[in-house]
Amino acid sequence: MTELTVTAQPYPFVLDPATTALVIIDMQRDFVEPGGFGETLGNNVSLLQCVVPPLREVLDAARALGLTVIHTREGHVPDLSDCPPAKLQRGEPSLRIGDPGPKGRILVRGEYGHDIIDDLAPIAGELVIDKPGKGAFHGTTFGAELQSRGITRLIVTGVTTEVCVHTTVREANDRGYECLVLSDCTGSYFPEFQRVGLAMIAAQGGIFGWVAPSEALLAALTPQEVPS
Ligand code: C5J
Repeated sequence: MTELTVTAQPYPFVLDPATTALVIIDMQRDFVEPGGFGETLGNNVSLLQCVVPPLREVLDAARALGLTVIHTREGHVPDLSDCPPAKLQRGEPSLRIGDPGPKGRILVRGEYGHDIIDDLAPIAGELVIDKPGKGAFHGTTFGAELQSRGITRLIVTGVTTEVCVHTTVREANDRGYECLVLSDCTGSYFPEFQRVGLAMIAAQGGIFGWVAPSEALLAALTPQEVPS
């Protein structure tokens, strides 16, 4: 077992690459680009763009190390039978889930807007979990996939921090997974939610898990040169 130590809050996070997965939550055009679900709710989606470069760096490092990589996508089957009426009817969005938008039907599986942005597109061998809810466990095979791979620790990234990232981390924490959330690889439409959402994870001795910047993870993943 090769253990790597990441400097994190509230204290160092120790991981074994063989039992750790990089989880990338909902980096879909529907949330990150104009004309999708996020924008229909009145959000400024450009606020999520800063997540892409550091997350791409982490993804490259995880791939180089052979870490398990799991992507999730929030969305619904075309007849919306997996979308609770409460979710469909809530609020006054400019377009509702299932309505035609500039990137296809809003938050519907198989549509262009539902898919993951090009910069973070999954490659062969990476798992893609389609989820109808905010959390990655609800209504999916995520838990079974983690179990079958012997994964016990998750490095969690993606959007949005206070919604799908938080729901997934809370669900994972209750199931006994140790979660490290990367601060600059998660994003919110609300800067104050980003700050408080991350603080809530590491507070109280790590009530939901650990928080660290991507540079701390990259430093741990990259073999140190020993001076001769
Ligand atoms: C939201 C998500 N915000 N991926 N979904 O509705 O966080």
